[in-house]
Amino acid sequence: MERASFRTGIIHSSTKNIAHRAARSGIQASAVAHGRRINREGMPNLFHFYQILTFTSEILTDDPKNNVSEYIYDKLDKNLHLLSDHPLGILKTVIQEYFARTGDNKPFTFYDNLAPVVSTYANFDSVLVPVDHISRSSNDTYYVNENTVLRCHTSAHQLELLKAGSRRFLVTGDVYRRDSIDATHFPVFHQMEGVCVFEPEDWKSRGISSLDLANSELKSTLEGLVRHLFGEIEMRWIDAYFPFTDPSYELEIFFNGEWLEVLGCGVMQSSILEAASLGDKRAWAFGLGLERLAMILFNIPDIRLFWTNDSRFSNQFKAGMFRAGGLGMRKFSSYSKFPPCYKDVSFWLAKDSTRFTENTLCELVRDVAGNLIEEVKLIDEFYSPKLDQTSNCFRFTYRSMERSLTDEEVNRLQEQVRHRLVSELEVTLR
Ligand code: FA5
Ligand code: MG
Repeated sequence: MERASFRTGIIHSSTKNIAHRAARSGIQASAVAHGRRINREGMPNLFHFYQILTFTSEILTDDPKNNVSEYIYDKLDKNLHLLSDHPLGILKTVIQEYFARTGDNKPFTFYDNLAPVVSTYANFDSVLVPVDHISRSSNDTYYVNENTVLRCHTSAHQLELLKAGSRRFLVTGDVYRRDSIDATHFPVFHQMEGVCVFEPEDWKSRGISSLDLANSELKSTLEGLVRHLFGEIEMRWIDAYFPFTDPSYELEIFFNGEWLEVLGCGVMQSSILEAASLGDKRAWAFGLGLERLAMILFNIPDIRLFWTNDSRFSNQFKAGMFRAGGLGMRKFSSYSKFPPCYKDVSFWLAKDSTRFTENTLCELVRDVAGNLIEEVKLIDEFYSPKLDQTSNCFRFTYRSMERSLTDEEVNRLQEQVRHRLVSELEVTLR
């Protein structure tokens, strides 16, 4: 289950954002420029028109709404999907090649460079996300300020590209979500958005309804993609809900003993097309998680590996290594893992404070431990009627991908976490 998924409901608590604010002002976002450095004063060199706008203001600020951590900020210039020998770059290229072939004589356009700092309008309103939808909360999304966020999905670019005249396109980019921590979830990951618009003659010439055309083209295109990538593999369609599509589906693939959700998709809501003056047309759209597909394709067991600098990882990936259907393709062979270190912490939640949430806890731990935190897991929860209070016990798994951790180092991290749990999340340690 995706916690911050677009298919789920309404904000239930007015969670306050408590992000740590150490020495953050003065860090200029314009230094980042999404893989293409922008010089501070001047204009970016050669950007497509919609890339120019963002990154001119600060990203780490004291704005009361700002909840971007330095850990996340550091990820903004990484652009793993632009590295041709990185598994994400390899997979992106393979998918683009697949779409280059399926577009009959109407080719798909590829956008890999759209900046991840977008307006709340683009991220939410332009794709009909209701004002009370859970994904808008500061518990789930990184806000730069009231009107600006780190995009939490590539759907943020649908409307602007339709308005700019694109009819078939793929957008690949980094997306950001405050989320839980485990082997398949990371607060920064990469999505590829696909959109394809059909003309009235497309469905009339086939004698079917516009909805049936979009629906069947969507499913056959994506099933074809999955077969191209994986050959014979178990997959299943799940009915889903997204504000921007109807009907909506998710596709799951069986991997490492469980069903892994790899993409969401559907027939685009007409009102989005109308907003782009395309009211007489129909379209499908999908958004897929590149990490999830790459994990299956290359047999990568942990999503954090995409961020490692260890040459034992990077040496195993090379542009052009993909083989259709995965047949005869070299998979990732895991090198030995360093030992984990477990730390439990139990605490009472404050009765009249909404500061504590699991996402905020994860964010806090990540802020302290960076890549050294592998998993945060709730292992016990109970309510004491006598105290009228709830107790949680969390287990933290610390592990480095690169080396053995020492006891002292983990104890120091855990001490900081415990301290900040009390001072920032208002819990009482047990
Ligand atoms: C979306 O983001 C929709 N915008 C997708 C979409 C586009 C639907 C167009 C319809 C039309 P969702 O929140 O389910 O949906 O995320 C899409 C995919 O991103 C998931 O299927 C999963 O593969 C991946 N994903 C989601 N959260 C994470 C995470 N924390 N870490 C890694 N991958 C994730
Ligand atoms: Mg989902």
